[in-house]
Amino acid sequence: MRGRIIKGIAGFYYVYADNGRTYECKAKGIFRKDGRKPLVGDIVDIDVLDEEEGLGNIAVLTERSSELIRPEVANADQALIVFALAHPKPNYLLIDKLLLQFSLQGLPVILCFNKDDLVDDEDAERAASIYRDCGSRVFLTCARDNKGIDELKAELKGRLSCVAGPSGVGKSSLINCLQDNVKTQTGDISRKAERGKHTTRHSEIIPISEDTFIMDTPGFSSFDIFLKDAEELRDHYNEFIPYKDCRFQPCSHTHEPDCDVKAAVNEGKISAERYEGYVQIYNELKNIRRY
Ligand SMILES: Nc1nc2c(ncn2[C@@H]2O[C@H](COP(=O)(O)OP(=O)(O)OP(=O)(O)O)[C@@H](O)[C@H]2O)c(=O)[nH]1
Ligand SMILES: [Mg+2]
Ligand SMILES: [Zn+2]
Repeated sequence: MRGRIIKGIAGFYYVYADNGRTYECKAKGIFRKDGRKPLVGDIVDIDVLDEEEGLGNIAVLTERSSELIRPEVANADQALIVFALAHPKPNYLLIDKLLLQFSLQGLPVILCFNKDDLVDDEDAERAASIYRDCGSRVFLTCARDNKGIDELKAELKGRLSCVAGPSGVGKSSLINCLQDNVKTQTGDISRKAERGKHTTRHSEIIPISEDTFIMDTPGFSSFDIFLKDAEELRDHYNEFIPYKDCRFQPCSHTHEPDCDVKAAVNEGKISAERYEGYVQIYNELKNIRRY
């Protein structure tokens, strides 16, 4: 039977199988055979050892379409970055770094600002407008009142999305909303898992429907960027693409005169917050001690 590893704990892998059941599996022999360790997200074939108890063994690990390092997950199709509009306030620099990290890993991103009940419409729109040209779709949601959930759900359909964002922004609460009223294959309404009441400690994939999965992850407040060369940073800013006529070539768009990007910022064509974040990350990368 085929399925997907949704959770791994202490040598056990929990496989959500095509029949809608989850089996607790060992991976005996797989590593010796393939030289690979199973990863959350992997599509596997299992031998059911005990149907009643839901026990099995992973027999085959299929090829991965992608493999993320942070968070560690196989076959993710996209990332869902979640921040709150308030409590906690959005940290734009952290958003920029996350966008960069996923861009470096080649993963498309959806950006979500949650808790839009806590700010007025104007503030919500302002946050969204900073990212209007970043290359990712931006959603405003309220997990508390189920607002914006259907639009988000449509973006997730048929994919494995990996959630990322700080602690307390409502990642688990959103997943809880997305899951609401999902019917399992056996016909009963799946339990609402009381997600969002506790801090998430381990990454875990939650099936939203037969073909749609989302990975909940623990929140974090900082991380290191993989990018080694500051001069590559500009390639990850979708906003800069139309501006190619800087006097100096190549131009870092930071200190050079007659910079087309800086002119666009001054004319309001590029978001000032995005540009300031760019300069800050650029300087951070420049200042990393080299051995
Ligand atoms: N007002 C308001 N509160 C919300 C909303 N969404 C979530 N919360 C609350 O915010 C708190 C944190 O929510 P979680 O879903 O646990 O946040 P998380 O991002 O999963 O946090 P970690 O698991 O620690 O990373 C909870 O008290 C939620 O009830 C929202 O849209 N509006
Ligand atoms: Mg959580
Ligand atoms: Zn320039």
